[in-house]
Amino acid sequence: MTTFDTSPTPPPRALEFTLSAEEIDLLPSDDDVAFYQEHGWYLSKKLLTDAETDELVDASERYYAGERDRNLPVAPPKLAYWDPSKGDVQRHNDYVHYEHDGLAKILGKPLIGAVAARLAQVDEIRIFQSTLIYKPPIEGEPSNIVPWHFDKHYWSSSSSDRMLTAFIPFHDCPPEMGTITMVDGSHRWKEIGSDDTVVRHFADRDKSQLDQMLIENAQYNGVEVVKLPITIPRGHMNFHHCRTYHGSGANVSDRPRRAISLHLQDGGNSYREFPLSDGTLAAYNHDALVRRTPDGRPDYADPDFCPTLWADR
Ligand SMILES: O=C(O)CCC(=O)C(=O)O
Ligand SMILES: [Fe+2]
Repeated sequence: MTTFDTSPTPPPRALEFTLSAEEIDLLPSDDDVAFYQEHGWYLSKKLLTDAETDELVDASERYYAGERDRNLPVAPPKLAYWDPSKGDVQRHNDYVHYEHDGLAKILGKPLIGAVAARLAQVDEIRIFQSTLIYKPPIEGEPSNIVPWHFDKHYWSSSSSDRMLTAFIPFHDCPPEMGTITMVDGSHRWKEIGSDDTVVRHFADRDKSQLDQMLIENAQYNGVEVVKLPITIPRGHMNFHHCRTYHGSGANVSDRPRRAISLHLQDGGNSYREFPLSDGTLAAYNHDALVRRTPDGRPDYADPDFCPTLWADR
């Protein structure tokens, strides 16, 4: 059951952004940044300790058992929010960085933001969204398949093209667990355009239509589709650009695939009006939650929902 807090205690905020000497060694090199710019993805070094990935598993189990430090104040229109009544399907739960301080503490590690800032070549990174994901180890479970999409499609009301996602498994994540799969270099493709139904989330869309969209966009760019399932060792994470096509397959292992997709925005991102062909404006769940800017727009820098993860001041 989803509950809502009309006057929640605000989440704790980080005030200082510093790295230790060991952490500085874990930043992407200039070659890594060039690789990200060319390929649209980057597999990081070991950014989380084994104690931290253990804690992610424990904290997520407490979350699934109903533990919350605060609840969202209202229900945004397209909230992903698995609860046990939904059964053994793929679980998606948004805003875990807001609702659960145990998960937020690890997601708030400045090193993650510093890596993202280097890749995106910006000096500030804020959390945009965090989605806790669980793929049950059921070979034929259709909801475990994540169809081809790129994240910017859901973020049309965001002004920035530098947004990116850290996909953070809580364990070694090999192909047989249905790890995230990158369409190499696809962030540089020109899009066929016109069809703005893509702004609907992949969970609400026909899978074969999305497969077709990938093929047609590749043809339009005169390139082959190169799909790379990323084997992610424990504690490492895979970053992808907001225009990189990606998806993932079945979990045919005997273990659940546990992960968080940590969606990140650069300091310059803000709400923009993005008209859709049906006459409405593109929206994001934040629009129902965040404070307003002085000129009346949803504030994607609201520190309660979009906390700063890294600032190079
Ligand atoms: O769960 C997956 O394999 C894909 C998650 C995803 O779409 C993302 O991290 O943006
Ligand atoms: Fe995605």
